[in-house]
Amino acid sequence: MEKINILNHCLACFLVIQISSTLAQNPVRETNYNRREHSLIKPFLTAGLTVPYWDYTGSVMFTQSYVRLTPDEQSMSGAIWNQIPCWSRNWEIILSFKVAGKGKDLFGDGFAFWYAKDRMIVGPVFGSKDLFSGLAIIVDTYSNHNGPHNHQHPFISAMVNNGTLSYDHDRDGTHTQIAGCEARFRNVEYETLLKIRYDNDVLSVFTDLENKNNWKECFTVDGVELPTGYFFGASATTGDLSDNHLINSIKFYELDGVTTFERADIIPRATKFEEPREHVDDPKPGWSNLKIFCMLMFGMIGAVILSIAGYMYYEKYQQNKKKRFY
Ligand SMILES: *[C@@H]1O[C@H](CO)[C@@H](O)[C@H](O)[C@H]1NC(C)=O
Ligand SMILES: [Ca+2]
Repeated sequence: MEKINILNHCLACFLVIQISSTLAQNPVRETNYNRREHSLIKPFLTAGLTVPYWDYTGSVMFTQSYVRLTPDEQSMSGAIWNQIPCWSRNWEIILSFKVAGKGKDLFGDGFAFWYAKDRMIVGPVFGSKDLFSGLAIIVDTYSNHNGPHNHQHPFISAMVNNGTLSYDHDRDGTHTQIAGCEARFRNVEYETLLKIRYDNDVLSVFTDLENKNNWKECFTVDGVELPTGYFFGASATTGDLSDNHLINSIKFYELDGVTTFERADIIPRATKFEEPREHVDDPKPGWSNLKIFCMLMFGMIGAVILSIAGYMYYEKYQQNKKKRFY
């Protein structure tokens, strides 16, 4: 009896996995237009050294094979923005990117993919303006936060904003994210991909980061209301820590050929999101005073030992010198 149940259960699971992975891999609609005017593909530069449909700012550099948002240097910031507003109701973006650098344990800060009202405004949210209107898919490589709602990094998250929410770096945006997942993609030789799908108010993000040619779900949230007529963009920053943030391509697919101007006036809104949304303060720093005291003690002991050692060495040196003279 038990065995049969387990068997049935396994079969059901298997079917579900099969179905969901086929759904994830193949865009369901038959019409699936690749739109050149929202895509960024090679060759990036025309003969006249312009980039069709895209503007750029800051540390951006175009090469034959990639667009570099930032180099692996401190305090860099770069952004690219699509010139054409997106009037498609439902779409999918496949972003091929690379994050790599010299840092083994310390690197940052990350990059963001945007569907936003304002473009080409440099600011503190991974190189673009805060209090934005629209959607940000944030790929955060550095953990600024060690308090509640902590998670591993790199971390991919989504934030929907109507222009009133501020991204809080000190909390890694944890109280404004609607969903997210941990991901590993730094310093690999193969292609790493992100798929952002916005289909009838359902936002899904998938990753292909293991060179398996297979989409893995990062998250799916429904009730995400975004207007048409916003702009796609990508931006990145480095601070004290750095990384090369590169984009190999952005490919835009219109999912059903529905172009609409009716949704141009709605306010970006996410009706469902992760709890908790509250801004939670970190625990009182009583501990860290003790920590500082301990470190000072160790420092002092270390200094005393060093000076004794130095003095002894000096004495010996002097004695040796004297011996040589006599
Ligand atoms: C904007 O979003 C905030 C926070 O989600 C909300 O409190 C506010 O009512 C929204 N404003 C508008 C105009 O929708
Ligand atoms: Ca961070």
